[in-house]
Amino acid sequence: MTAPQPSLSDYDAEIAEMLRSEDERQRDSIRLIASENYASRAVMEASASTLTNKYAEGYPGRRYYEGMDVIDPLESLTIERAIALFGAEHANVQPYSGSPANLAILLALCEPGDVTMGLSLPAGGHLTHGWKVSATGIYYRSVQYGVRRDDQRIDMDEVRSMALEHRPKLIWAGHSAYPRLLDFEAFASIADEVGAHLVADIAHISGLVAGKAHPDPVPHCAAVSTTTHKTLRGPRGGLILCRQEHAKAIDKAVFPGLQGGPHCHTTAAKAVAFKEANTPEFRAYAAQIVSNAKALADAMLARGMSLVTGGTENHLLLVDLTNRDIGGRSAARALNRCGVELNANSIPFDPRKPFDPSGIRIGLAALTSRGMTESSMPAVAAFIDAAVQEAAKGDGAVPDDFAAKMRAQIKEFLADFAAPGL
Ligand code: DSN
Repeated sequence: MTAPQPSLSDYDAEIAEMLRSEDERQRDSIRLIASENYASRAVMEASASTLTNKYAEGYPGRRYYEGMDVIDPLESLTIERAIALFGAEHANVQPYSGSPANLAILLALCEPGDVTMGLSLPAGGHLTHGWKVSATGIYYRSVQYGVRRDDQRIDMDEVRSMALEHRPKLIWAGHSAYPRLLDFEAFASIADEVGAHLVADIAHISGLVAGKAHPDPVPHCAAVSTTTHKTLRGPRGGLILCRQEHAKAIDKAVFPGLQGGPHCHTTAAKAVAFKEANTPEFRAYAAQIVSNAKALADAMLARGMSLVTGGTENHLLLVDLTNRDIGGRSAARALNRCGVELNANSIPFDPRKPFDPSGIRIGLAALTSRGMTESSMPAVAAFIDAAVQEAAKGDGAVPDDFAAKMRAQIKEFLADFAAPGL
């Protein structure tokens, strides 16, 4: 039997309609989820290509299947582009996403039971940096550093004293909700002092690193992991960069250690994204993300909103809603109803539970990809503030007419900013 030939809309109207609705939702919402973006049309085309049909276990020139005429040069080119973009000695472009990339690094550089150190989840770290419910916290002995109570920043003195006490084999420098720059040089000096591998997880900031809007971890780290879809604006996927001395171990850990066949359509889309990121336009975009985040921070502060660390130096803000009489979950739900998409997030030393924390997280990559600049940030802050105030009045609920009116205003506000890829 041949596979069905009709187009998606002819063959499966239900799914086609869902995809159409999602396009519309992405076009008409203020998208502020700090890990999301709009991939370009070219990235989307590569991602939706016939390469999805191909298996390719192994690496270029050393595969377990035939038919590699295109796949081998394609993967080699993707690796070359990643190396050129980040100035790394070696790149593995096969990780399915950030979590498998981090597991592969642990598999390559540590033995089960070794001590690792990472920023704790409640302080803005990521699950895979050793949080207790993650495989990285179950199979490795994880100790976690936090942030200072007074200024909510990573305390490098604490990192050093914990490293001297616990002698980790690997130290993670990375986060998914920390609005400040990471001092990779200081992390490297601590890692050197205790004989640990320093690994940077730059999933959130890799677009800023590639665009030279954030200090570069590559010269300081044994390995660097990232997703390719956040500020980097590529397809959903992962990437590991490492020093040549770890190249064999990293490649072996990704395949056959952890994964089977790479997703070749995603590899092609990563190649396109790396090409896009190695341009002056991308560097301008990266700088603009940071300027937009700072402008939004100023506008939020001017409206009496409280920000973790008092502001931002990267693409994200963490808003502390404890002075607003509403939890992060209710605020996020109310905002979503009004056309502003973001997520509830724990804040450092959060008195509330992780599923209903005190904060909301805001990222500026997607709006920046739509061409928005600082001058639009007061309007974005006004939408957020109005919806949060309305929700706080209504115990988390916003009236239908309020939500509908704001959605219409947001649609009009966004009409001047074309959404890439849609
Ligand atoms: N889920 C991603 C984020 O939102 O930060 C991290 O994996």
